[in-house]
Amino acid sequence: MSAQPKEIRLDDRHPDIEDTTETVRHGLAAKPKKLPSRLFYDERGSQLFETICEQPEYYLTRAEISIMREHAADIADLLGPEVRIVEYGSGSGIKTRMLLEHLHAPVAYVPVEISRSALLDSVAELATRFPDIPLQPVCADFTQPLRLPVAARSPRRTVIYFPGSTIGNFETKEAIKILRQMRAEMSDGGGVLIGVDLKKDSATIEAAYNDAAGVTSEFTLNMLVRLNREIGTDFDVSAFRHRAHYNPMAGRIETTLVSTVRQDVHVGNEAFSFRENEAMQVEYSCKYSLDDFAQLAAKAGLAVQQVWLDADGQFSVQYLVR
Ligand code: AVI
Repeated sequence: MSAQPKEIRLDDRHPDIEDTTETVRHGLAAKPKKLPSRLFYDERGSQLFETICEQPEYYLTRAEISIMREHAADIADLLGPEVRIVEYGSGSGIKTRMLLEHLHAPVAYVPVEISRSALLDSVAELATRFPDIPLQPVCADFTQPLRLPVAARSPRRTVIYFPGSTIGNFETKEAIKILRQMRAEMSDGGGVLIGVDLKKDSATIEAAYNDAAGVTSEFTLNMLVRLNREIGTDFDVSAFRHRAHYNPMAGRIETTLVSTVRQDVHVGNEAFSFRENEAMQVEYSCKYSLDDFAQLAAKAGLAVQQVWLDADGQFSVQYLVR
């Protein structure tokens, strides 16, 4: 007889629906023009990101999975029994499953995700796979301060899980703010388990953001498709191209959408002019040395307790404590 999926209560904090029109108007008026990378993730964008993770050039996901395959049991031992895991993001991935599989009598798993549909899908999957782990999904924007739901049993420790090097998509000030917020949420004795992509030769990094199959390019351009559909902008998608360049001084991939012609784009009845070859910033993907990241964490009052690397030293999973 197959197990019945249990009833799971969604804690819906009704994350304010962003005024996308205002965000875009503001971004197009800026000099240089700049749109936030969170606008990538509509349904199609999220699917394309999953496909990026399968591309041979995108080493990040494979490297992080290999770390979890090798070390998830040691990580679970370090976290100890009766832990509560709070994941920033929907937790639909294989990395989350590997972590949950190895935990010792976890008290709760709390995925925090802004997209209600992504959250419900991943929780339905996890409920079937882990019938004994209490699931407490929270629909909220994890970049904003969070009150964690009360767990049925008190955890010995709360650990924030933030895989995928998503921290790299935030500029330094914002990254420190998020780490500080994690520090507050995990409370005394807690920790942060975080995936961090490492600095390496520029060619390897650049290839990861310029895959030969063109999936990353489609992902980047999909932001414009989405805006045209959702807020009625008139971006001529065929007159923009994706460009991702590694800036070694700043230690980050800088992804831009470059206008291939001189053109006007309208948001409502307001027109914004693009020059030929004008680049609009849409994403940073920061890369760190182990020292860089330890310094960043220290600015948020966190110390690196342990680091796990993949066999090629491309990626790290780190455990941060107060
Ligand atoms: C989600 N984030 C960590 C990805 C990255 O590598 O910066 C998003 C991405 N953008 C292009 N490719 C992947």
